[in-house]
Amino acid sequence: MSSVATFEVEGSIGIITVDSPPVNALGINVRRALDEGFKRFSSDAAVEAVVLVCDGRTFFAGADISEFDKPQEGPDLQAVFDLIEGGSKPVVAAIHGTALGGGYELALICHYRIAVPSAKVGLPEVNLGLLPGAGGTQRLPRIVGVPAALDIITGGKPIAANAALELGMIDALAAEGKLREDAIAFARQIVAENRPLLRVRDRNEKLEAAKGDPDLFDAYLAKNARAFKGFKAPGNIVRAVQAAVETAPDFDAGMARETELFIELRDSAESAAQRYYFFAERETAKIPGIAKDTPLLPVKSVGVVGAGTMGGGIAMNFLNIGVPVSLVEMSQEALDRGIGVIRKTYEAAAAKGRMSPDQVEKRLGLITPCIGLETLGEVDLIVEAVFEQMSVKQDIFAKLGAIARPGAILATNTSFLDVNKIAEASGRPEHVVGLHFFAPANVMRLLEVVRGTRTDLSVIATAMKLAKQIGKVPVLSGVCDGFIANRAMRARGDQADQLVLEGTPLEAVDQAACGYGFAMGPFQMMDLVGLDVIGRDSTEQTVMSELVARDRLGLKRNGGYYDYDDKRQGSPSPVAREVIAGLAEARGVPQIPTEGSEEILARLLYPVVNEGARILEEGIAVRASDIDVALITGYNWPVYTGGPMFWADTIGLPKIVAKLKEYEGRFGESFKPAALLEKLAAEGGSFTR
Ligand code: TC6
Repeated sequence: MSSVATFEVEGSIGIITVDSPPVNALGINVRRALDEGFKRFSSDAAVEAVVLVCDGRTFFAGADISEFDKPQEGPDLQAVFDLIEGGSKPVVAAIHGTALGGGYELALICHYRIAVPSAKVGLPEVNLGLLPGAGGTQRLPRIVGVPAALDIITGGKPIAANAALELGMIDALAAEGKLREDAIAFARQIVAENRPLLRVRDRNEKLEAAKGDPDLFDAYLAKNARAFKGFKAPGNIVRAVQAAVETAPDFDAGMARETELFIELRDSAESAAQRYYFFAERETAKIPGIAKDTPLLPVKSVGVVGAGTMGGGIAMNFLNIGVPVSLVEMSQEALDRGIGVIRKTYEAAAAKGRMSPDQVEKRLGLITPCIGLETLGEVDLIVEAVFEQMSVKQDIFAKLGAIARPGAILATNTSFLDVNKIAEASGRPEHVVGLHFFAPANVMRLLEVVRGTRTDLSVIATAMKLAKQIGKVPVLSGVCDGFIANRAMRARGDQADQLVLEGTPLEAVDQAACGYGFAMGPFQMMDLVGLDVIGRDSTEQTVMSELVARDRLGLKRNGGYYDYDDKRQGSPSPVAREVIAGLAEARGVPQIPTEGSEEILARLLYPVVNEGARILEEGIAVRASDIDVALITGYNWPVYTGGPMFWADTIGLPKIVAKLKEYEGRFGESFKPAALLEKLAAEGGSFTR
């Protein structure tokens, strides 16, 4: 008898129930259980049909991702699938939770599929740099047609049961909470009606339209070139679906091509990085000292101080999950403006069909507009998002300390100020935490949870959980200037500035960054955000401050590092060049341009790795993978590199140390390798493995 499954017979229906927490991934124990169950029922004459159902929170969530890097123990997935699909008795997949990847492919192997309305199905392998290599690229187009299959598999998004029913991805809906009973009744009906064994592999009619349109696949790749840039998986997915069409009706020939394309991806550096990232994102919640039983504080209402761009964005996160927000400003005018921006954002989402007009009003109805802090006496969490100046923040926290109810969490959205000093001003530092949102705060996934020296564990635990509830990826950071993401990326910004002062064209710097996989280079990004906004807190004379002095604020006004035409296309700017040359001369910077994108990338990104190592050795980040998660979610660092720390391990730490030492000799102390980096390199160690 299997330890992860039970086998029962009710009348003429055999029921296999799998229970392998947390998500019923198709690891070795589950494959063995399926093998045992299906063999048993195939030789049991009393059983006329089989229902496959899962206990716990979900139907099979896919292959066990942690097994990809280990030798596979038999029976492999294919053998189990062959057993089910080739059997002589109809099998009904009964789906709840999420049938994803190999889990949905298993459902496609079954002869029928029934799901509760809350279930979702999909093929998200693209997010792991893979393709659905257990027949997904061959079977899905046979059910939904080629165009829909391409969108579903390259998009990787789960599809809700109702939509899945319409698409044909499932055959019937069960009543919520009655999946097992309804699936058994469904199986009985199939037997009673003597329905045929429907094998998806035999259905070729939906492939016909694409057979007559051989250019469809190249056109699809061309249309999505921008979204697919840098990723290997979408291309292989498209080619695998193409093979389904070209080889039909010879299903096995299509499968053989799918397997080749899958193996190519599985063995690629991109997929290794994306699989690493999958687990890294889930690791961030694991914090030493915080356990499942760490008490959590209630957060049923929120106050946001400051209704500017940041405050408004922060407020929306809570409104989106139905938590009422008291939005505080100093004047009615500022308040009206802030709420107006929130309304506009929601209305734009409604216009795109992302929410209903009803939902817009419902969310706006959760806002209580307030003038002054005095109204915040009852709320559970207060997030301050005002001007980035210590004295202003300390003043607010002193007042909040007096006004907030005992036990309320007081959070600051500061992006570089000392959270401990802000906390002390409140008189209750154990309840103060940093919640560092990234702009736009309603969109960006990163939330740095900044732990002061006296912050209570229950406050941290609550902040981490809350972050997930509002759809963020929380990363815990200690207190330092810039916390994790901004501090690490500042190293790149400093090098970008220095490179151009040395005579490297700024376009070359941006091109190197884009070639690596960033959506835009450092100078393009600064132009987009606005030089006045980025340079606001700097007192130094820099290229940026010079450009601002000439009223060049970036894309929004007169160009910045680049000139822009009326289609917002950038081109090299003679003014920027003159400013750079002038400053280089004034500072006496020798003109030695760096040539070649590999060398430019080393200059730009090895210092980020070095700063990451310092962040780790100072204990600011709990683990190296947290730094990767912060930069991927906060700065769109290309996920298929795994983030700077994983990437550094891929390159080899001794090579990075050697390069940094060379730079130290040429440019000075700031390149000195961090002690941790040197130690790991010398020991043959790594940050992430
Ligand atoms: C595939 O199927 C390829 C097939 C071709 C083969 C030839 N494997 O996300 P959560 C763990 S590729 C191993 O926090 P949720 C996860 O690490 C796969 N472990 O929960 C975490 O562990 P921890 C295609 C897995 O409720 C725990 O489960 N499938 C897997 O927020 C809970 O996870 C996918 O890509 C797995 N497949 O979300 C689906 N899945 O507690 C991947 C999860 O030790 N999974 N774990 O930290 C998901 O999208 C989500 O986990 C979820 C549940 C929606 C199923």
